[in-house]
Order: sequence, then structure tokens, then C-alpha cells
Amino acid sequence: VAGGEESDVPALPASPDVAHTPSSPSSPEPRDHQDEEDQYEEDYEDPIILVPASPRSRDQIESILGLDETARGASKRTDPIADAILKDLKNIYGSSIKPLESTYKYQDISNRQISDAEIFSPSMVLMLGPYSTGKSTFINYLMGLEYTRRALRTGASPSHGVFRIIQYGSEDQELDGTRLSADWRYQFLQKFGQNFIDQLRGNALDVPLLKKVTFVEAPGILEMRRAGERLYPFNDVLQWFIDRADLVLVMFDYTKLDAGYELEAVLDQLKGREAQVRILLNKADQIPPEELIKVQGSLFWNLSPLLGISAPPIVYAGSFTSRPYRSNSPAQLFMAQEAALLHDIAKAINARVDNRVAIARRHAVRVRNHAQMVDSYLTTYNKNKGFLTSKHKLAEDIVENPHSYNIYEGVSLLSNVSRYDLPDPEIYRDFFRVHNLYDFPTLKGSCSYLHGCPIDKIENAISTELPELLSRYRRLLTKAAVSNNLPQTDIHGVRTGVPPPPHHSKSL
Ligand SMILES: Nc1nc2c(ncn2[C@@H]2O[C@H](COP(=O)(O)OP(=O)(O)O)[C@@H](O)[C@H]2O)c(=O)[nH]1
Ligand SMILES: [Mg+2]
Repeated sequence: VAGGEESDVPALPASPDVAHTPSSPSSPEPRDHQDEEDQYEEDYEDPIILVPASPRSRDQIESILGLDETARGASKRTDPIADAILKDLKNIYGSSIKPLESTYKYQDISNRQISDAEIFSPSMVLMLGPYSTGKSTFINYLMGLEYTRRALRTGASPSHGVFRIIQYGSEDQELDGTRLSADWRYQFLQKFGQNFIDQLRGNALDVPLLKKVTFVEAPGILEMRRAGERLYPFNDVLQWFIDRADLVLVMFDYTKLDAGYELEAVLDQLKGREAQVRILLNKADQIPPEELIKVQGSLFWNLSPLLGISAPPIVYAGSFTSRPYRSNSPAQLFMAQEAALLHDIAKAINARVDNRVAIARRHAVRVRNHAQMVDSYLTTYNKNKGFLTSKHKLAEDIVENPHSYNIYEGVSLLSNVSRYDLPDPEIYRDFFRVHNLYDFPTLKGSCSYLHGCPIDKIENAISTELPELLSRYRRLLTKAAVSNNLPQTDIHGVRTGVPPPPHHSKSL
């Protein structure tokens, strides 16, 4: 913990013996409150690191996340399989999805795209939640960097809208947005504008865990609102990261339980991805054990309006730092929940290929839906041709009043779909302002003798090619495991034989 940053945590519990290690002979001088952010930055130059006398053991992290030698040897043998499958995925995209995408100009209606970044990037865990709930602390804890000068900054100050990418680098380095957005993985982010690039930061760190997974820490939504104005399209940026995340951890603590709005907005953007979301109730060590149930209950209360429309998220309570638990904390419970969380992270990391295939499949479904949308506008156009003199006028009338032509009939009945996935008449209005409706071919009209029908190809990718790619991947993994005498793994590449701890999760 860097000096003077403890302010958010009310009365640190009977402080577990702390060794006070001044980092330099002169401790930082107190400053006026002229500019809090500056003060924070400057103080950091000369931090005082308070190290707990007996931090909790990291053994659980090392073994579950597979940071030991055997695990690393095993992944050396399975990585080439993953690479080969991902190359095949790229080919399927090119031959079966891309043609329909180009014909109906999907790029002009959506931020979503499939490129090398979506296919080949390393695993990503996205951390969401209000500021000061312990996101950076948790990442430091996993990396084993707590109480070191290499640690990410932690403290009570809001990040003012900063998205931070924590990734592997052969030497430790701070990265700015310009540098990051030149990277093939993040090039697309330039589209969100310079205001966003200015709020994009990164840390390259030479840490074993980061060879397996990249972390992204997002700013809280309320934090953005407090900043007064939206400087960049926050939800679109957030969605970009959500779409690519192998796991999304939404962190709360007992002081932020009123953040219902935040949770609601986030859960809306996460619809359809519940299986890849975990909600963490952090700083549970600060809650008297007898209150813990009550606090979890109130988190449940905040979630309840959102339930019933989708699968309930899994919630873990604990204290996700190496700081020792208070003596009266339910340590067993916290440890078990943390182990379950670590298993989920390990699974997410190992499910990278599965998730990339799933991303491509979701993309294919959206492209197909878009093509069908354009086709239904076109069919309507063709049906009504002749009643009005000008084809331009007719197209315009349909585009302006799609409801009177029943184009969106049924769409509003779709439930359990994020509003980010629903076709929106407004968006189609803009789309058809740029592209003449009648310049598109119908789905039937886009078939050719030589290449067949793009719509059939995409349907085939969705229902056959992509699922088969996954089965092949699993077969190859099993074969490699057998022939190399590797520990047997389940479909997520998680070692079997050692039963995972019971999920003490509260299934809401
Ligand atoms: N008591 C307690 N404090 C924590 C815990 N996790 C984080 N903190 C403290 O909460 C403050 C904010 O943490 P930080 O990681 O910067 O939060 P972020 O803004 O979500 O990244 C810091 O002072 C941390 O030391 C925890 O499990 N228990
Ligand atoms: Mg932080």
C-alpha cells in the first residue's frame, strides 16, 4: 500500500502487525489540496510501503493458476495446437462469414469486427466495478507484486475514466494510449477517438502470470458520471472489452452496495454472457461475520430487479489481497471462495480457444441477423414497388417508418438479449442514408453459380463448421495429453483428478 492512500478503508481492522518500511530517508511532505491528482502522483514517487508482517500464502494462487514448472511445460506442448486451430478459425471466418459481412456492409452498422486481434490475442480478464473496491489490489495480489515498487497504484482516488491494460512485457514499462493503440491488439480502439486514447494506460510487466493472461481494469460508471461529462463513448469502449474478455469480474465492497445503477448498466451490457461473469464482494474482512449475511443479502437485493431475465450471476465474498484476515473472520469460507474464483480464472484462461470460436460464432449470428434485416427491408421494398412513382421515395418511406411496414414485428419480443444486440430502427435509418436500400441484393440475389449462397455458408459456419472446429480442438488436446503423458484435463484444460473446492457461491 502506497503511503497515505488508506483513507477509503474505514478504520483498518486491528491492524495486522505492520512493518513500517520507509522507502527513503526522507518521507514525503504533506502538501496543500491545490490539485489532488497531482499530489497523488507526486506522493507516489516516494512511497512508504507498509508490509504486513505475515502475508497470506500464495501457494493456492500458484497451484490453481498453474504458475509452476510442470504447468508451464504442459502449455508449451498444447500452445501449437491452439495456434493451429485459431488459424483454421481465421480461414473459416474468411470463407464463410466475411462474404456476407461485406455484401451487407456490416462494418458500417457495428463496431464489432473480427480481425487477428479477436482471434489471436491472449486471454483477457476484465475487472469492472466502482473505484476503490480493490481491483488493482487484486491484480497485484495475483501477480505477487503487492508491497513492491512494481505494483499497480492502489488507493482511494477515482481513476477519472482511465482504462488500464496490464500485460506481459520482457521489461517493466508504463505504456501510454498512443503506444497501446499502435499495438495490433488494440488498434481498433483508435476509433473511439483521441479523448479515449488519452484515458488509455498500460503496464507491461515481466510477471509469469501475465504470460497467460492480460488484465484490463475499467473505470467505474458512476465515476464517469461524476466527472461531469462523457469525454468518450464509455459504454462502447466498455462493450469492446466485454466482447473480448474471457472472464469479467465485477468488484464491489460493502461501502458501494448502493451502486445499483452501476450494476444495472453493467449487467445489461453483459447479457448473454452471464456464464463468464463473477461478482466479487471484496473487503468482506471488514464486515463483522454476523453482518456478512446481511451485506450479501443487500447485494442480492440490488441484483434482484435484474434477475429472472437471465441466468443468475455467481457471487464470491472475500478479501482479495494477501493482507491477513482479521482473527474473527470466517477464514475457511473466504479461502474456499477465493479458491473457487481462482479455478474460474484458470478455466477462463484455458478456455481461450473455445471463447475465440464463440466470439466468431456470435459475430456470425449478428452478421446473419443484419443481412436478414436488410433483406426484410428489401422484400418490403420489392412488395410495394409500383405504388409510388419514385423508388427513392418508397425506400425513404420504408426507412423512415419501418413500423408501419411491420419490419420490426417480433423483434421487441426477443428477451434475454442485450440492447446492444437488438436491431435498432434509428441505426438502420442512418445506415440507409449512407447506402441506398435498393442497391443491396436480396439474400437470394446474392447467390452465385460459382460460390453458392453466402447466407447458406454463414448458416453452415454457425451450425456445423465452428462446432466441429471445437470438437477437433478437444480431440487434439486429448491426444496430446495421452501421448505426452500429461495430466488429464477437462474440456477447459483444467487438470482433473484434484477435485476443485466446493463452490461456496451464492447462486442468486
Ligand atoms: N480491508 C481491505 N482493504 C482492501 C481490500 N482490497 C483492497 N483494499 C483497499 O482498498 C483501497 C482501494 O484499492 P484499489 O485496489 O486501489 O481499488 P480500485 O480503485 O478498485 O483499483 C486500497 O487502499 C486497498 O488497500 C480488502 O480485501 N480488504
Ligand atoms: Mg485501480
